[in-house]
Formats: sequence, C-alpha cells, structure tokens
Amino acid sequence: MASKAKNAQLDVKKQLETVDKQFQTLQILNEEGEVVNADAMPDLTDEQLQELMRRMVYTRILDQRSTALNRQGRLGFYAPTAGQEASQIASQFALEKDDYILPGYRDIPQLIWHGLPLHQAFLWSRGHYQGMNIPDGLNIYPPQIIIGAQYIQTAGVALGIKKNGGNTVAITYTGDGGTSQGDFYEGINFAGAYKVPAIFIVQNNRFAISTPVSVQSAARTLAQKAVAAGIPGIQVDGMDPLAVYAAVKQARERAVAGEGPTLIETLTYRYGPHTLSGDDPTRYRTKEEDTEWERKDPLIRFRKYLEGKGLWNQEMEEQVIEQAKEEIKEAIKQADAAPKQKVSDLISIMSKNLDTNLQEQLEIYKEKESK
Ligand SMILES: Cc1ncc(C[n+]2csc(CCOP(=O)(O)OP(=O)(O)O)c2C)c(N)n1
Ligand SMILES: [Mg+2]
Repeated sequence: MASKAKNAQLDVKKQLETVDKQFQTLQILNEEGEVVNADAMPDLTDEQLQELMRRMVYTRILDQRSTALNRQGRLGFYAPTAGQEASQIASQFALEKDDYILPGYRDIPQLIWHGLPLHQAFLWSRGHYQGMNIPDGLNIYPPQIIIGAQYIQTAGVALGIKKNGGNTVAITYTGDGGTSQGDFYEGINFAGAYKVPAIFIVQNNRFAISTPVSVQSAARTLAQKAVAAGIPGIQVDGMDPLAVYAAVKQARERAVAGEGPTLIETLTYRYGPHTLSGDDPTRYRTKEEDTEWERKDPLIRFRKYLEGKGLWNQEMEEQVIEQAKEEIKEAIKQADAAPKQKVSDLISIMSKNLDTNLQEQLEIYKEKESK
C-alpha cells in the first residue's frame, strides 16, 4: 500500500495536480460564434476583423486548390492546412512586418501572409530552389522538416534580436509531436535562460502522423511543458481566431518589453491527411472524431460572429473565393514559367560570400551548363 506523505512537499501527486489545474483553455468565441470571455477580447477594428476572416477563407481555398493541384501532379510536397486556419492565420495576424517567422512544413500560409509570393510557395513545394530564395526585407526562414529543430534556431534568432537591440520577435511553430523532441526542450530552455523575444507555438492537432497525443506524452497539456523552462505557457482554443490572436498579441508585447518568451499551445485539428504523400487518416481516426472537430470549425464560428455584427455576408465571401482562385491560377502559371533549375544557381544563392571550394564548383558548373 502506498504510504501517505505527511510532508506537503512530498505530496508529489498533489503538486502535479496543482500544475495541471492551472492550465485551462482560453476561449473567446464559442462554437456558435458567441463571445464567452469579453474580458480577453482583443482590440481589433471592424476592418481588421474582416481582413482576418478574408485571410482564413482565402487560405481554405488555397488548401483545396493545393490538394487538387497535387493530385494533378502540378504540385510536389503538400501538408494540408484546413482546420488549422485560426491557429495559423490569427497568430501571424498578431505580428508586425519585421518579425521573424521560423515555420514547419505545414506553415506555408503564415509565410504567404507575411509576404512570400504565392508562386514561390508553389515552387518550394516542387523542390525548386527559387521557392525559398527569400525576397529582401522578408523575415522568414525556410520551412523546417526536421521535427522540432526550428525551436533551437528560434532561440538563436531571438537572441540575435536581443543583442542587436531590436524591437521585433521571432515566432516559431511545431506540432504536438514536436514537443516530444529534444530540440523542443533545448529551444525553450535556452530561450528562457537568456530571456529572448521568442514566441513558441505548439499546434496540437491531436496527431503526429498517426500517433495520438495521448501516446506521445503523459502531460495533461502541452502548454505546461513551459514550466520547466521557467517561461509562461498558455493553452488556447486553436479553433477560435480571437483567442489565438489575443494570446499571441500578448506574448508579442511581453517579448518586446524584454519580459522573455512565451509558449502557446493551440488546440486544433487537421481535417485532411498528414501530407498528400500517402497516409490514410481513416486508419487512425474515427468519423465521429472528425465530425466533432468540424463542428468547431474556425471559419463557421467567425463567420457567425461577424454576420451578427453586420460585418460579413455571402457576397463578401464569394468575392474572396473568386479572388483566391484567380490569384492561385496566376501563381501556378508564374511557377510554371520559372527557369529549369541549374546547379550553379543553387550554389550561388547558398551564401553571399562563397568559400574557395564552392567558388570552384560554381565555375565548373557554369562551364558545364554553358555547353
Ligand atoms: C526528427 C524527425 N523525426 C521524424 C520525422 C518524421 N516525421 C515527419 S512529420 C512527423 C510528425 C510530426 O507531428 P507533429 O509535430 O504533431 O506535427 P503535424 O504534422 O501534426 O503538424 C514525423 C514523425 C522527422 N521529419 N523529423
Ligand atoms: Mg500534430
């Protein structure tokens, strides 16, 4: 029989329960689009609210078109985003233009809304080097494929911002699976120790490919993993754009005020497969689970909220859909017109100052390609 601890400090079960209880989910809009937490309501103008909706609708269309284009063989790697719009779009919406984004492979929408031209996103999907030939002045990094590695890089980028005295932040994204990686802990620990202006988003979409979050971790929330790094952690309803926006906005304010990093867990869901490379979600998820999450859809609840305020209607939605389809068509044409890749181009964009070895290789390839 387990002995009953007399000393409160030895009551480890209670200690854990205390931490668990502190991590409640922040929600502002419920599934019906009703405000349930007016105190946490972010300060957004009507125009900003409409723009946020516009971007989410656009991104849903982009996801549908990208899926179709992939199936037609016109796109390469693609990780679906439908369901995650509040988590992705509302978090980017809370940033300033000069903030740095260090994305994972599913975070292409944030890059696009930060300023990456659409045709470059398509070229990246095709494995064309011009995809991530990042335009000057756009503070984004290429999507990370190694799970969690961007967390360490973000701690470093944020330390650079701090040392240079900038008032920007570095934001990064990983999934629930990413929080099981060593890189995740190293990144948040370093960021906490050096009190850097970083925002760590964990998009908890319930699965790491087919592995449910309950198998990945015994932690009740992923937000509470922040405690060990000595940084604040917050769990938000990741299907609620206003909750995500409010949390990221506050994290940004803390970061630029020199108060250090924040970890934000967004509870979300991807409606599609992990990627379009072949997994079948029906093998690891039930239809009931899908339906339950589709009822939480961020577009449905935000649409209801805005319609209630007279800020959105069907005509506006159709306009965005048409615009998205048109721009996607044009961007694919632009991607198709990109020059065939040359090894010399790949080498020359790698670094501003090539070392002797690479310089020699560049000359060799230029010579070969000129024939
Ligand atoms: C270090 C590393 N291990 C394994 C993989 C293979 N892998 C690719 S995606 C993935 C699951 C990641 O799940 P999660 O972090 O929840 O992100 P999600 O895809 O759900 O957005 C794994 C294990 C990898 N890319 N990198
Ligand atoms: Mg996941």
